[in-house]
Amino acid sequence: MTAKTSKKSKGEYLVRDIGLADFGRKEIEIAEYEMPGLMATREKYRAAKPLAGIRIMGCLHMTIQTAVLIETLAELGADLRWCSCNIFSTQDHAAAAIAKRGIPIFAYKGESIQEYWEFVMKAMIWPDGKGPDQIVDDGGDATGLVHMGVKGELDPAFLKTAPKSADEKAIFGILKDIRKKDRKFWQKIAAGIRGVSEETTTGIHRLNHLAKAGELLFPAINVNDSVTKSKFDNVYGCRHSLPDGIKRAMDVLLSGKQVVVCGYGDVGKGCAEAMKNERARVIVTEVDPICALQACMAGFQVARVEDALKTADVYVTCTGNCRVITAKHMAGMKDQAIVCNIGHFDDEIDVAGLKAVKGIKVTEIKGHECPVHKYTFPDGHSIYLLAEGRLVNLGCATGHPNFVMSCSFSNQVLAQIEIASKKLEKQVYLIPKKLDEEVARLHLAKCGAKLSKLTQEQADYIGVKVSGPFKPEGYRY
Ligand code: NAD
Ligand code: RBV
Repeated sequence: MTAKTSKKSKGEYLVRDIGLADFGRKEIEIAEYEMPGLMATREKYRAAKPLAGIRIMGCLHMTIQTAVLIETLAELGADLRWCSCNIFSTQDHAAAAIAKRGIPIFAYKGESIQEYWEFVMKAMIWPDGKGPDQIVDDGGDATGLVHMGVKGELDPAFLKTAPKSADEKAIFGILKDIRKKDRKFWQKIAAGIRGVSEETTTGIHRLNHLAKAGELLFPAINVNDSVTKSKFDNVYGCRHSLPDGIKRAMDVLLSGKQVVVCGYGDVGKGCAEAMKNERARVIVTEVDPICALQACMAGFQVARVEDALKTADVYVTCTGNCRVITAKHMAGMKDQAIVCNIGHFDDEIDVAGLKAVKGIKVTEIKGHECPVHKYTFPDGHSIYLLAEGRLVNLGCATGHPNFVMSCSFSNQVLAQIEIASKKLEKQVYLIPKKLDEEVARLHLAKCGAKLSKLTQEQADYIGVKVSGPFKPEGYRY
């Protein structure tokens, strides 16, 4: 542990260097100007304080943009504790600024897996031993921990199963320690949770699994599938931050290179476009014929990873799936190929399988600030793995920019207000379309856009209200 810790009067925190707080504050001020949705939400709800006294635990990349989200929730009255949702995604100056203003934050760039889960626990439990009323989650780790905790209490055999990953090993250790002291700890925590708002596609997959199995322990709001989240953040955010991550890591000219983008969903569309804009030659891989045809119509060649091995220079995974690039693929790649992932977890590229290749040699090129490792195979060829296979835009760069995160995080704030103000069932809800439209509306002025207004006659003609919603539920944008 190299981070500086403190438990001084203003609150608890665990950050790399509290001395970075002033720099963090300056960047937060720049971000506020670019985050009109969040700032308008503050104005609208500041007096009413709809989150007054509500304990909100956040498990979401501790970036400058997230700092603006945290401070918005605080202005609305919330009592917050926060950790990151990825070992490489924290911006240490953002974390320091949040710590300095007295909000408990446990995050630094380059945590170990064990520390990561310890920090999730620190953010989860208030000094009086109680848990959160509400969770802001990204990828479902906080939600998953509560569910695993309850599972371990109801079926102790669960904790005796062999952990399948380093994460599971750390989680099982924490759960076993808690079980020694309190056998109902997690059931009490779960019973106190009013709901979770989930940020990303992979977290939604996990919530839907739980809901389908009838195992969801508290209500959930799907922020990802707000149009102003997934059709903006996932597409335009990645279009900005993927090339940023690759360039900071490798300083490579993408023009003329052959780039393979695995997956052509929302993230894949942004990534492929970004690479095309760099004048790279882009190949898309897909399993879904609709997305594959969309890629063809956008002018991309659709092929399989295997077809590209001898020629491709760069690989980007964005499927939200596992083992899309295998150790066998990497063994067959061109010398000096660059391999990275922008999907949520670290198993789209089979990093575990890569490390297990007999005779493979690993050389660290750059450490936790911008992780780059060279893997040399016994036959002498090498590949570069960025951010250890974790999301390259947050591991090797600073994630999405302010404006797009303002859209995503305005949805987060609205979701938290919904959870605080309504009695929801144990289901996965979407944010009402009217609020989704409102989030977009809050961002138009910054783009110099002027909306046209429907006449009553026109509204009647297309069957909507003059004030919206303007589209039926199933409209795909
Ligand atoms: P999506 O469901 O829209 O797209 C995923 C696509 O991958 C789908 O079209 C699917 O058919 C395809 N796919 C699945 N398995 C495949 C395989 N084996 N080979 C090729 N294609 C395959 O999801 P999305 O919203 O684009 O999100 C993708 C991932 O990115 C998720 O993990 C999500 O959480 C994450 N995400 C990351 C960021 C970031 O900032 N890094 C931003 C948004 C989302
Ligand atoms: N993401 N956050 C940032 N700058 O804080 N950048 C990307 C940031 C989120 C994005 O919303 C995506 O769904 C999620 O990270 C994946 O973990």
